[in-house]
Amino acid sequence: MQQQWNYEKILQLYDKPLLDLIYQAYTVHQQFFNTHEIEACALLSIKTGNCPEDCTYCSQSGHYKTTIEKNKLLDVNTVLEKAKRAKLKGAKRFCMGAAWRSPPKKNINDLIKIIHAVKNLGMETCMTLGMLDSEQAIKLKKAGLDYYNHNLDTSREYYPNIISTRTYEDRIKTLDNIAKAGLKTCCGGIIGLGETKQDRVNLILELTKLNSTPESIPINNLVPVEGTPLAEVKKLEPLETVRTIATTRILFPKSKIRLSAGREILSDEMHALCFMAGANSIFLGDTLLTAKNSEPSRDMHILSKLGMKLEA
Ligand code: SAM
Ligand code: DTB
Ligand code: SF4
Repeated sequence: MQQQWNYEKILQLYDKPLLDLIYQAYTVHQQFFNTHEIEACALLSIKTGNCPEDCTYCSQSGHYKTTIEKNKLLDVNTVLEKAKRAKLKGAKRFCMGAAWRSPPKKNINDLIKIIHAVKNLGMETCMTLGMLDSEQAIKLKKAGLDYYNHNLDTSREYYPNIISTRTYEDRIKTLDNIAKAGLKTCCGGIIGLGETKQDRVNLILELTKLNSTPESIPINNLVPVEGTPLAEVKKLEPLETVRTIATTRILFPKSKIRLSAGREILSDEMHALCFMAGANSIFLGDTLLTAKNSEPSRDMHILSKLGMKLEA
C-alpha cells in the first residue's frame, strides 16, 4: 500500500499545466522503463454475454438489449488457435475474459486446461472472470496463471451510478484474494462514464490504497455501446485521458500502464501524447472482448512513425 498520497496532492498533480505534467510523467517513466517500447497484449472473450451483473457500460450485461453474439465457454483448442495467432502478431501476453459474476465450479477444470495450453506456447496468461474467492484464486495460480484483471472501474463515490450488483468492497476483496494467491494484479478503470475530474482523481487515489500495488493498470476509455445506459453519455475531452495517464504514471512509476479500450477514436497524435505521459502497454488485435479495437496495421504504423517498437 502506498501511504504518502492524498486527494489534494493527486489533484495538484492532475491540475498542473499539461506540458509540465507530461514532462514530469515522462521523467519518471524514463527512470524505470525503456520509453521506446510498448508491451502488446492480446485479448479474447472466452465466454460472452448473458452476464448477471448490471455494469452500465457493458455490452455483455444480461440487463440490457445489445446486439453482441453470445457464447458459452470456448473449448481449449479454439482458445489455443487464437493464442497462437496472437503470438505470431507479437503479443506476449494472452488475456482471456469471461462474462461471469464469478467463475462457476463446473468450468474450473476447463479453465485450468486453457491456462496450461496457452502457457505451453510460451505466452504469459491473464484472466478476468469476475469475482474470485481465495480458493479460486489459489487454483488459478497453481494452474500457472500469471495475471488476474479486476478493475475498480471508477471512484468509490461514483461507483453506485455505474454498477449495483457488486460493491466496491467486493472488488477490493477479490483484489486481496488475487494478491494473496501470488497472482500479479492488473487493476485500473474506465474514464468517460460521465464522472467528474474529482472522480478520476479519486479512482487513482483508491488504486494507491490497495494492499498490493497493481503490476498493470489499464486505463479504458468508454466504448459506448448501443442499448446500454451509457450509450449516449457526453464524450470525455481527450486531454483528460492524457492527464489521467500522466498522473497514474507519476504515482505508479514501476507499473505497466495500459492505454486500453477506446483507442480506435484516438488520433495518432493522441497516441503519441499518451505514450509520452507514460502509457506503455496496449491491446493489439482487431477486437477487444466484443468491441472493435484499433487496427493492428495502424498500431504498427503509429509506433514506426514515433520511432518506437513492441517490447520483445
Ligand atoms: N466480467 C469480468 C469483470 O467485469 O470482472 C471481466 C471482463 S470486463 C469486460 C473487464 C473490464 O473491461 C471492465 O471492468 C471495464 O473496466 C472494461 N470494459 C468493459 N466494457 C467496456 C466498454 N464498453 N468500454 C470500455 N471499457 C470497458
Ligand atoms: C480491461 O481493463 N479492459 C479490457 C480487459 N481489461 C479485459 C476489456 C475492454 C473491453 C472493451 C469493451 C468490449 O470489448 O466489449
Ligand atoms: Fe459482466 Fe464484466 Fe460486463 Fe460487468 S463488465 S457486465 S461483470 S462482463
